[in-house]
Amino acid sequence: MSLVVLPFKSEDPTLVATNLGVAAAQSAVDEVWAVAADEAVAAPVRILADDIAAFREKTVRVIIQERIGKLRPGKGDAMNTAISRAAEEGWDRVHFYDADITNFDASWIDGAETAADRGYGVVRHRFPRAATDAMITWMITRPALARLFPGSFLPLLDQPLGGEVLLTRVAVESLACSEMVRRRSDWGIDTLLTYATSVMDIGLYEHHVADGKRHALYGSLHELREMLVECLDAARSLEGQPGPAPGARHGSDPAAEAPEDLKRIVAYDVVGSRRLLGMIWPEDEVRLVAHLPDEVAGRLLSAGPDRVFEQMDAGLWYEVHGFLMGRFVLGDPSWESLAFRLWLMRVLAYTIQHASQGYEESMRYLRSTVDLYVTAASSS
Ligand SMILES: Nc1nc2c(ncn2[C@@H]2O[C@H](COP(=O)(O)OP(=O)(O)O)[C@@H](O)[C@H]2O)c(=O)[nH]1
Ligand SMILES: [Mg+2]
Repeated sequence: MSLVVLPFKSEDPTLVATNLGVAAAQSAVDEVWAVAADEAVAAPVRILADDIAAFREKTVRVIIQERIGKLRPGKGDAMNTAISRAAEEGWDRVHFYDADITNFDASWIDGAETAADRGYGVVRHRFPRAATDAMITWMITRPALARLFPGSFLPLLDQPLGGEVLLTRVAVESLACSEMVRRRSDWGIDTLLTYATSVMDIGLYEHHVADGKRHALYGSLHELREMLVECLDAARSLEGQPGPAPGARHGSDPAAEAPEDLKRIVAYDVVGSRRLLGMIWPEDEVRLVAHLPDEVAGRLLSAGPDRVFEQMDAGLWYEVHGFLMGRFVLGDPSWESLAFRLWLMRVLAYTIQHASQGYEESMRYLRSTVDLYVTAASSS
């Protein structure tokens, strides 16, 4: 018995309904739920969902997310609402997909079901992304997993922030009882789900979606600010937690050639984002940067952020990332502003120096930075 869940907030109702319809059309799928942020966004989708339910003769429910967690009420509350209800109802398999995917089709569901049939307790979808997309994954989450769990498969996961996963019953039941997962009501939920399912030792498979995940991209990087600080805080919260058991079962489809059009996509507005760097360091941020080793602080503060940002290479970022992992405070305006500015410097430095070198070269470079961080963490 398989259930498909789509959390949604401000997506076009017809896109959400299209994806509900795709899920309901699959013979492997018994029921489909859309988890809405609130009643206002639920209403237009509910009308369309009722038509799909009648046409497919399946239950298609639009439910409103409950307040479960302790942080900003966001996607985490939506996913935890579904996890908790699915655990109560005893579903064997629960698929999650973002509602804004424009190339959602049977292959996602079949790929995950096939891996679950082979005995994997969790299936994560992996997919190629544009060279300038996934900048929180590459610059925050994978470096954090490298630092915290260097000998394990965690830093090697392709999409640790991906919302496209299949959970089998044992995983759903365990997550429904996990306080650290339930409190994470914000964008940090994906990090917590990735971590928590990786240490269950129930087998984890990465299914490759060759066409990539097509979904809404961004304007300026400012649009990612909230996600950035919440994902950074979620990564920090894993400090001191045990990693996956040695030899834990992890399988993956091999990566395949990325589609040509995806290789050419510029995922964010570089010129607009560059303007966000600022010409001078705000006083409150200077006070925080002063806690970095003198040599690192000196390099950063030697000129305005818009002039020193190109120095933010993989090596300098390792220092800065470690500093943020150690001291960042979610909800503190100075820390949030500083973390965003430092990450912006890193993303722009990478974009200008590496992402312009071609797709394959950019991917090789990004993977090499994760390897570097794993090596650095292993030897410290
Ligand atoms: N129910 C619910 N869904 C949300 C919330 N925030 C985001 N989502 C959904 O989570 C999914 C991922 O969000 P998106 O903005 O596409 O993130 P991105 O793909 O990482 O840039 C989408 O389907 C959103 O509609 C929320 O607060 N509540
Ligand atoms: Mg999206």
